[in-house]
Amino acid sequence: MRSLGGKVGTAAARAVPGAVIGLITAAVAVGVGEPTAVVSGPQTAPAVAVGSAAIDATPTPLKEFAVRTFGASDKLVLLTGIYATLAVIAVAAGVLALRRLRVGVAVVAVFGAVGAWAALSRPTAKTADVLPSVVGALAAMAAMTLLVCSWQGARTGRALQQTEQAEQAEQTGQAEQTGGSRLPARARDRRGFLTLAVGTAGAAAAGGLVGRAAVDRHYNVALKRSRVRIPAPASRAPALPAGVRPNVAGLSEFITPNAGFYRVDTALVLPQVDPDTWTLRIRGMVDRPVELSFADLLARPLIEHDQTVSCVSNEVGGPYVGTARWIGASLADLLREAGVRRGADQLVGRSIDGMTIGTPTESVLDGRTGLLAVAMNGEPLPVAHGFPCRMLVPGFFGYVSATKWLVDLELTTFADYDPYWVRRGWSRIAPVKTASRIDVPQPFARLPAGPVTVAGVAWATHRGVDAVEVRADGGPWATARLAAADTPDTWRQWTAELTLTPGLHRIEVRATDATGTVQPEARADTFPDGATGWHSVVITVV
Ligand SMILES: Nc1nc2c(c(=O)[nH]1)N[C@H]1C(S)=C(S)[C@@H](COP(=O)(O)O)O[C@H]1N2
Ligand SMILES: [Mo]
Repeated sequence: MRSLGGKVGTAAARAVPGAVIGLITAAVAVGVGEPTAVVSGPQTAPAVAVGSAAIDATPTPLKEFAVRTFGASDKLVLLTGIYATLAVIAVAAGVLALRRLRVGVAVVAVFGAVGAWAALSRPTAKTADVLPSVVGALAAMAAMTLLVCSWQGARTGRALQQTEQAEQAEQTGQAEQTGGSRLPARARDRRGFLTLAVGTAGAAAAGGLVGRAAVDRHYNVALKRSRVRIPAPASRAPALPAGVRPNVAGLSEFITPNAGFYRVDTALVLPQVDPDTWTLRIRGMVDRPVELSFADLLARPLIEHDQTVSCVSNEVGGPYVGTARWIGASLADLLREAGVRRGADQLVGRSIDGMTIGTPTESVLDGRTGLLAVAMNGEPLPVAHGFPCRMLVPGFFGYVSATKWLVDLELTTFADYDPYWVRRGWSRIAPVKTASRIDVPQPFARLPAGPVTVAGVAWATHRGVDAVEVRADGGPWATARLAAADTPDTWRQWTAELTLTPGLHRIEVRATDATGTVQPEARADTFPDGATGWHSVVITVV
């Protein structure tokens, strides 16, 4: 019994200091690893590298679940999960280290290796990208060794004192008094450990915070972006027609403000692309490969064009759609100058972070306004939306047409190359599906009896919307009033009045595009080429 109690006692006695040592070790890894990212870029910080590798490795259904469940906070949730996992494993490693230092240190080394491997697995990795993980892990291994030795020193000191005290007590019979006079030595050992622990934790926290700020400042292109002047476009978009937006409270703006424009990408930290060193290559199956600087791009005749952009992951009625007034150079003109070779049926855009997006060459060259966009709603592209340059081709979902942070255009074939999302099972070619959304009334609204105003948006990008219909409770369809059309590349707003009796009602909407195709009722998942089905809203009339 006594020995068992002793064992349990030792285990418990190890748990708290072990956990503390483990957590401080992890803090050192992060606190040293983060500032080291100043040499290799924010995307190489250990947690970011591991998170990015996790995003690429996540099976599509899980990723769809994450996007559906966490929406725009999916990246925050992922990073929080990574730090939480790190903390749990760190606690275990610390407890192990108190039992056997070498095992604890080995766990830290494995962690460093995982971070380094993740950094190297990135499509645009350089050897230096392992530095934050390697340097962080080495510092953490040293910190763990020091902390464990210090703790064991304190323990040994204490054990020694106890033996001495016991001996002396035996000799003098005055244990209490002798113990009292020994207290300073014992306290010194413990204080030594505490000082080391608090000091290391503080240094790690300070290093992490200062380092993070330094990395953010060093890699921030906000200042350069603020100095970019977009020349006046050679071809201006006409002013928006009067009445593109019916005056209904709660209806989306016709032009989505940049701050409210949806953002969908795999970038855990936003790529910071320096416009002064940016170039765009056009290569592959072309007669004359081209390389353009940002100044070259701005010197081309610029086109202003309104376009709605939408995401294949948008659920029926969802928020991943927006309209902006873009400015950019003609993509088709540049491709013609490069001389597209026969058979090059796929145009692959590459971003600085290695994302690849493939678009049918034929569509880019068929007369539509595809852009190498540099401005969005009167300002240089926001960093989150692809600064300094992104591709836009009206008619296709973003994942097959809208490469942000674009640095490379390759003419190739669909047979030869599968871009990022195609490798994950999504369709090679994905035209935007005809869709409509009820913005007003909001779900579960309680409204007074009488005519109920229904309003929303509908889009069939590049085909254009010809009709929108609404109905209540599965009754006859009523034609909605279409607001003025901007271009076929933008969404169209609409309103309708329904007279409803008191009680619960379900309002549905469907659109018809300019080819006469009616939005289908059948529900389809977003995977592999976009959701279908009618959006509906349930309200109560009182
Ligand atoms: N470099 C890069 N470009 C990208 C993506 C990405 O993950 N990385 N996502 C694409 C997808 S899926 C969509 S829907 C659009 C979204 O553009 P937005 O974030 O400006 O709204 O960008 C596209 N371009
Ligand atoms: Mo998307």
